[in-house]
Amino acid sequence: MTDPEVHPEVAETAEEIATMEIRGAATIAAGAAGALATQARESDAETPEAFWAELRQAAKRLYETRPTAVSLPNALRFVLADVHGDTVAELRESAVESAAEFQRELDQAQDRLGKVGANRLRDGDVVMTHCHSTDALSCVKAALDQGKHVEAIVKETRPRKQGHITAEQLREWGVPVTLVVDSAARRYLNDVDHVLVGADSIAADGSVINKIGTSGLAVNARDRGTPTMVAAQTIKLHPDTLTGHTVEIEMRDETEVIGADDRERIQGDPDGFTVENPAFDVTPPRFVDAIVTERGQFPPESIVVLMRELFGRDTARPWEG
Ligand code: RI2
Repeated sequence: MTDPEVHPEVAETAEEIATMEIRGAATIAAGAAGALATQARESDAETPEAFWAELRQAAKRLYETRPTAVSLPNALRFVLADVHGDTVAELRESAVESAAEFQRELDQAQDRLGKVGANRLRDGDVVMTHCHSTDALSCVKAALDQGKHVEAIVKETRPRKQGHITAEQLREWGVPVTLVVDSAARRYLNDVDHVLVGADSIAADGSVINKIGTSGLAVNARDRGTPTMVAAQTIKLHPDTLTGHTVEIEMRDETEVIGADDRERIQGDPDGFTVENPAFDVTPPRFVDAIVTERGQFPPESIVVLMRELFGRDTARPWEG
Protein backbone atom coordinates (compact mmCIF):
# COMPACT_ATOMS: atom_id res chain seq x y z
CA MET A 1 0.00 0.00 0.00
CA THR A 2 1.39 3.44 -0.91
CA ASP A 3 1.66 6.06 1.81
CA PRO A 4 -1.32 8.41 1.93
CA GLU A 5 -0.79 12.06 1.01
CA VAL A 6 -0.70 14.52 3.88
CA HIS A 7 -2.86 17.63 3.70
CA PRO A 8 -1.00 20.59 2.07
CA GLU A 9 -1.31 22.61 5.30
CA VAL A 10 0.43 19.81 7.20
CA ALA A 11 3.22 19.80 4.61
CA GLU A 12 3.43 23.57 5.01
CA THR A 13 3.68 23.36 8.80
CA ALA A 14 6.38 20.70 8.48
CA GLU A 15 8.33 22.97 6.14
CA GLU A 16 7.92 25.92 8.52
CA ILE A 17 9.25 23.83 11.40
CA ALA A 18 12.22 22.64 9.32
CA THR A 19 13.10 26.18 8.21
CA MET A 20 12.46 27.53 11.74
CA GLU A 21 9.70 29.93 10.79
CA ILE A 22 7.92 27.96 13.51
CA ARG A 23 10.57 27.53 16.20
CA GLY A 24 11.02 27.14 19.93
CA ALA A 25 10.23 23.77 21.46
CA ALA A 26 6.81 24.69 22.90
CA THR A 27 5.71 26.54 19.76
CA ILE A 28 6.76 23.58 17.62
CA ALA A 29 4.66 21.28 19.83
CA ALA A 30 1.62 23.55 19.50
CA GLY A 31 2.14 23.84 15.73
CA ALA A 32 2.42 20.08 15.29
CA ALA A 33 -0.77 19.49 17.31
CA GLY A 34 -2.56 22.08 15.19
CA ALA A 35 -1.38 20.37 12.01
CA LEU A 36 -2.73 17.01 13.20
CA ALA A 37 -6.08 18.70 13.86
CA THR A 38 -6.05 20.11 10.32
CA GLN A 39 -5.28 16.70 8.86
CA ALA A 40 -8.20 15.21 10.81
CA ARG A 41 -10.62 18.01 10.00
CA GLU A 42 -9.88 18.05 6.27
CA SER A 43 -9.61 14.29 5.81
CA ASP A 44 -11.83 12.73 3.15
CA ALA A 45 -10.95 9.20 4.27
CA GLU A 46 -13.85 6.82 3.89
CA THR A 47 -12.83 4.20 6.43
CA PRO A 48 -11.38 4.40 9.95
CA GLU A 49 -8.30 2.54 8.69
CA ALA A 50 -7.72 5.10 5.94
CA PHE A 51 -8.24 7.93 8.44
CA TRP A 52 -5.68 6.45 10.82
CA ALA A 53 -3.20 5.91 7.97
CA GLU A 54 -3.50 9.60 7.04
CA LEU A 55 -3.10 10.77 10.62
CA ARG A 56 -0.04 8.59 11.15
CA GLN A 57 1.47 9.80 7.90
CA ALA A 58 0.93 13.42 8.97
CA ALA A 59 2.57 12.69 12.33
CA LYS A 60 5.51 11.03 10.58
CA ARG A 61 5.99 14.00 8.27
CA LEU A 62 6.01 16.38 11.25
CA TYR A 63 8.26 14.10 13.31
CA GLU A 64 10.94 14.05 10.60
CA THR A 65 11.43 17.83 10.52
CA ARG A 66 13.83 18.44 13.43
CA PRO A 67 15.37 15.80 15.71
CA THR A 68 16.32 17.47 19.00
CA ALA A 69 13.29 19.05 20.69
CA VAL A 70 11.40 16.15 22.26
CA SER A 71 8.33 18.34 22.62
CA LEU A 72 7.62 17.45 18.99
CA PRO A 73 7.33 13.64 19.33
CA ASN A 74 5.76 14.09 22.77
CA ALA A 75 3.08 16.32 21.24
CA LEU A 76 2.35 13.83 18.46
CA ARG A 77 2.19 11.00 20.99
CA PHE A 78 -0.10 12.88 23.37
CA VAL A 79 -2.54 13.95 20.65
CA LEU A 80 -2.72 10.52 18.97
CA ALA A 81 -3.11 8.69 22.29
CA ASP A 82 -6.44 10.40 22.88
CA VAL A 83 -8.00 9.70 19.48
CA HIS A 84 -10.85 7.20 19.83
CA GLY A 85 -13.90 6.18 17.86
CA ASP A 86 -15.44 3.55 15.59
CA THR A 87 -16.38 5.77 12.67
CA VAL A 88 -14.48 8.38 10.67
CA ALA A 89 -16.76 11.09 12.07
CA GLU A 90 -16.05 10.04 15.66
CA LEU A 91 -12.33 9.79 15.01
CA ARG A 92 -12.28 13.20 13.36
CA GLU A 93 -14.07 14.89 16.24
CA SER A 94 -11.89 13.16 18.79
CA ALA A 95 -8.63 14.08 17.01
CA VAL A 96 -9.61 17.73 16.72
CA GLU A 97 -10.61 17.84 20.41
CA SER A 98 -7.44 16.00 21.49
CA ALA A 99 -5.24 18.54 19.68
CA ALA A 100 -7.18 21.45 21.18
CA GLU A 101 -6.94 19.96 24.68
CA PHE A 102 -3.21 19.43 24.23
CA GLN A 103 -2.74 23.07 23.19
CA ARG A 104 -4.77 24.28 26.17
CA GLU A 105 -2.65 22.19 28.55
CA LEU A 106 0.53 23.52 26.95
CA ASP A 107 -0.53 27.11 27.64
CA GLN A 108 -1.61 26.32 31.20
CA ALA A 109 1.66 24.50 31.89
CA GLN A 110 3.64 27.51 30.73
CA ASP A 111 1.63 29.84 32.96
CA ARG A 112 2.09 27.58 35.98
CA LEU A 113 5.80 27.17 35.28
CA GLY A 114 6.18 30.94 35.00
CA LYS A 115 4.78 31.42 38.50
CA VAL A 116 7.18 28.83 39.92
CA GLY A 117 10.15 30.44 38.16
CA ALA A 118 9.12 33.91 39.28
CA ASN A 119 9.49 32.81 42.90
CA ARG A 120 13.24 32.50 42.27
CA LEU A 121 13.46 36.09 41.00
CA ARG A 122 13.71 38.94 43.51
CA ASP A 123 12.77 42.56 43.00
CA GLY A 124 15.66 44.26 41.17
CA ASP A 125 17.27 41.08 39.79
CA VAL A 126 19.17 40.96 36.53
CA VAL A 127 18.79 37.87 34.34
CA MET A 128 21.01 36.79 31.48
CA THR A 129 19.18 35.00 28.66
CA HIS A 130 20.32 32.82 25.78
CA CYS A 131 18.31 32.30 22.59
CA HIS A 132 14.54 32.79 22.77
CA SER A 133 12.57 30.58 25.11
CA THR A 134 8.90 31.18 25.82
CA ASP A 135 9.19 29.04 28.96
CA ALA A 136 12.07 31.18 30.27
CA LEU A 137 10.27 34.40 29.40
CA SER A 138 7.11 33.25 31.18
CA CYS A 139 9.13 33.35 34.45
CA VAL A 140 10.10 36.97 33.78
CA LYS A 141 6.51 37.85 32.85
CA ALA A 142 5.15 36.31 36.05
CA ALA A 143 7.74 38.22 38.11
CA LEU A 144 6.72 41.47 36.39
CA ASP A 145 3.07 40.66 37.07
CA GLN A 146 4.00 40.28 40.76
CA GLY A 147 5.29 43.88 40.60
CA LYS A 148 9.00 43.00 40.63
CA HIS A 149 11.50 45.06 38.67
CA VAL A 150 13.63 42.82 36.44
CA GLU A 151 16.43 43.75 34.04
CA ALA A 152 17.97 41.59 31.34
CA ILE A 153 21.28 41.06 29.63
CA VAL A 154 20.36 39.31 26.42
CA LYS A 155 22.84 37.22 24.46
CA GLU A 156 22.57 37.65 20.72
CA THR A 157 22.76 33.86 20.10
CA ARG A 158 24.58 33.04 16.91
CA PRO A 159 24.05 32.02 14.23
CA ARG A 160 20.35 32.91 13.92
CA LYS A 161 20.28 35.67 16.54
CA GLN A 162 17.12 34.59 18.31
CA GLY A 163 18.29 36.82 21.18
CA HIS A 164 16.79 39.66 19.15
CA ILE A 165 13.32 38.10 19.58
CA THR A 166 13.93 37.92 23.34
CA ALA A 167 15.05 41.55 23.42
CA GLU A 168 11.97 42.64 21.51
CA GLN A 169 9.61 40.72 23.79
CA LEU A 170 11.24 42.03 26.96
CA ARG A 171 11.16 45.62 25.69
CA GLU A 172 7.45 45.18 24.96
CA TRP A 173 7.02 44.34 28.66
CA GLY A 174 9.09 47.39 29.66
CA VAL A 175 12.16 45.43 30.84
CA PRO A 176 15.46 47.32 30.48
CA VAL A 177 17.57 45.25 28.04
CA THR A 178 21.27 45.19 27.28
CA LEU A 179 22.09 43.17 24.17
CA VAL A 180 25.55 41.59 24.03
CA VAL A 181 27.32 39.30 21.56
CA ASP A 182 27.70 35.73 22.79
CA SER A 183 31.42 36.01 23.49
CA ALA A 184 30.82 38.98 25.82
CA ALA A 185 28.70 36.94 28.23
CA ARG A 186 31.43 36.14 30.75
CA ARG A 187 32.34 39.80 31.11
CA TYR A 188 28.81 40.58 32.26
CA LEU A 189 28.18 37.59 34.52
CA ASN A 190 29.26 39.52 37.64
CA ASP A 191 26.34 41.88 37.05
CA VAL A 192 23.86 39.03 36.73
CA ASP A 193 21.73 37.34 39.43
CA HIS A 194 20.47 34.42 37.33
CA VAL A 195 21.27 32.80 34.03
CA LEU A 196 17.80 31.93 32.73
CA VAL A 197 17.44 29.59 29.76
CA GLY A 198 14.91 27.20 28.25
CA ALA A 199 15.37 23.64 27.03
CA ASP A 200 14.62 21.61 23.93
CA SER A 201 15.04 18.32 25.76
CA ILE A 202 15.97 17.16 29.23
CA ALA A 203 17.64 13.78 29.66
CA ALA A 204 17.00 11.32 32.48
CA ASP A 205 20.30 12.20 34.18
CA GLY A 206 19.28 15.88 34.30
CA SER A 207 21.41 17.00 31.36
CA VAL A 208 19.87 19.96 29.57
CA ILE A 209 19.84 20.06 25.79
CA ASN A 210 19.40 23.64 24.65
CA LYS A 211 20.58 26.12 22.03
CA ILE A 212 24.26 25.89 21.19
CA GLY A 213 26.24 28.00 23.64
CA THR A 214 24.16 27.13 26.70
CA SER A 215 26.75 24.76 28.17
CA GLY A 216 29.61 27.27 27.91
CA LEU A 217 27.39 29.88 29.52
CA ALA A 218 26.47 27.56 32.39
CA VAL A 219 30.11 26.62 33.03
CA ASN A 220 31.12 30.30 33.07
CA ALA A 221 28.19 31.12 35.34
CA ARG A 222 29.25 28.45 37.83
CA ASP A 223 32.78 29.84 37.78
CA ARG A 224 31.38 33.27 38.63
CA GLY A 225 28.98 31.92 41.25
CA THR A 226 25.90 32.87 39.27
CA PRO A 227 23.08 30.29 39.42
CA THR A 228 21.68 28.80 36.21
CA MET A 229 17.98 28.10 36.07
CA VAL A 230 16.34 26.14 33.29
CA ALA A 231 12.65 26.75 32.54
CA ALA A 232 11.13 23.71 30.88
CA GLN A 233 7.61 22.33 30.76
CA THR A 234 7.44 18.60 31.37
CA ILE A 235 6.82 18.09 27.65
CA LYS A 236 10.57 18.74 27.30
CA LEU A 237 11.39 15.57 29.27
CA HIS A 238 12.86 13.01 26.88
CA PRO A 239 11.38 9.57 27.66
CA ASP A 240 13.79 7.61 25.42
CA THR A 241 16.67 8.62 27.69
CA LEU A 242 15.10 6.46 30.43
CA THR A 243 16.21 3.44 28.42
CA GLY A 244 19.70 4.61 27.55
CA HIS A 245 19.12 6.47 24.29
CA THR A 246 20.94 9.73 23.75
CA VAL A 247 19.39 12.88 22.32
CA GLU A 248 20.27 13.56 18.71
CA ILE A 249 21.84 16.98 18.20
CA GLU A 250 20.57 18.66 15.06
CA MET A 251 23.24 19.78 12.57
CA ARG A 252 21.93 22.62 10.42
CA ASP A 253 23.01 24.02 7.10
CA GLU A 254 26.34 25.85 6.88
CA THR A 255 24.67 28.79 5.15
CA GLU A 256 23.34 29.86 8.57
CA VAL A 257 26.97 30.38 9.60
CA ILE A 258 28.69 31.60 6.48
CA GLY A 259 27.43 33.22 3.27
CA ALA A 260 28.58 32.24 -0.20
CA ASP A 261 30.83 35.32 -0.54
CA ASP A 262 32.67 34.72 2.73
CA ARG A 263 33.02 31.07 1.95
CA GLU A 264 34.63 31.84 -1.39
CA ARG A 265 37.01 34.34 0.22
CA ILE A 266 38.16 31.88 2.90
CA GLN A 267 38.47 28.63 1.04
CA GLY A 268 41.76 28.09 -0.74
CA ASP A 269 41.58 24.34 -0.94
CA PRO A 270 37.88 23.41 -1.16
CA ASP A 271 38.54 19.98 0.34
CA GLY A 272 40.24 21.40 3.43
CA PHE A 273 37.50 23.75 4.55
CA THR A 274 34.42 22.54 6.35
CA VAL A 275 31.78 24.36 8.36
CA GLU A 276 29.83 22.72 11.18
CA ASN A 277 26.60 24.15 12.55
CA PRO A 278 25.33 22.20 15.57
CA ALA A 279 22.09 23.80 16.76
CA PHE A 280 22.23 22.50 20.33
CA ASP A 281 24.59 21.38 23.07
CA VAL A 282 24.37 19.41 26.30
CA THR A 283 24.81 21.05 29.69
CA PRO A 284 25.69 18.45 32.35
CA PRO A 285 23.44 18.50 35.42
CA ARG A 286 26.25 19.67 37.74
CA PHE A 287 26.16 23.10 36.08
CA VAL A 288 22.42 23.52 36.46
CA ASP A 289 21.00 24.83 39.75
CA ALA A 290 17.31 24.22 39.14
CA ILE A 291 14.89 22.95 36.52
CA VAL A 292 11.62 24.82 36.78
CA THR A 293 8.54 22.98 35.49
CA GLU A 294 4.77 23.35 35.85
CA ARG A 295 5.05 20.63 38.51
CA GLY A 296 7.45 22.67 40.61
CA GLN A 297 11.18 23.17 40.84
CA PHE A 298 13.59 20.22 40.67
CA PRO A 299 17.31 19.77 41.17
CA PRO A 300 18.44 18.32 37.81
CA GLU A 301 19.52 15.01 39.38
CA SER A 302 15.98 14.30 40.58
CA ILE A 303 14.17 15.06 37.33
CA VAL A 304 14.25 11.34 36.54
CA VAL A 305 11.60 10.76 39.21
CA LEU A 306 9.19 13.09 37.44
CA MET A 307 10.12 11.60 34.08
CA ARG A 308 9.27 8.08 35.28
CA GLU A 309 5.99 9.27 36.74
CA LEU A 310 4.90 11.01 33.53
CA PHE A 311 6.44 8.90 30.78
CA GLY A 312 7.46 5.63 32.39
CA ARG A 313 4.87 3.58 30.56
CA ASP A 314 4.63 5.16 27.18
CA THR A 315 7.40 5.85 24.72
CA ALA A 316 5.38 4.54 21.78
CA ARG A 317 5.98 5.83 18.25
CA PRO A 318 2.45 5.75 16.84
CA TRP A 319 3.54 7.44 13.60
CA GLU A 320 5.47 4.26 12.75
CA GLY A 321 2.19 2.36 12.46
P1 RI2 B 1 10.54 27.33 24.41
C1 RI2 B 1 14.72 26.85 21.06
O1 RI2 B 1 15.25 26.09 19.99
C2 RI2 B 1 15.79 27.34 22.02
O2 RI2 B 1 16.84 26.41 22.18
C3 RI2 B 1 14.97 27.52 23.28
O3 RI2 B 1 15.74 27.61 24.44
C4 RI2 B 1 14.12 26.25 23.23
O4 RI2 B 1 13.79 26.08 21.84
C5 RI2 B 1 12.90 26.24 24.08
O5 RI2 B 1 11.96 27.22 23.66
P2 RI2 B 1 15.07 26.57 18.45
O6 RI2 B 1 13.73 26.06 17.98
O7 RI2 B 1 9.84 26.03 24.25
O8 RI2 B 1 15.18 28.08 18.40
O9 RI2 B 1 10.83 27.64 25.84
O10 RI2 B 1 16.21 25.91 17.69
O11 RI2 B 1 9.85 28.47 23.70
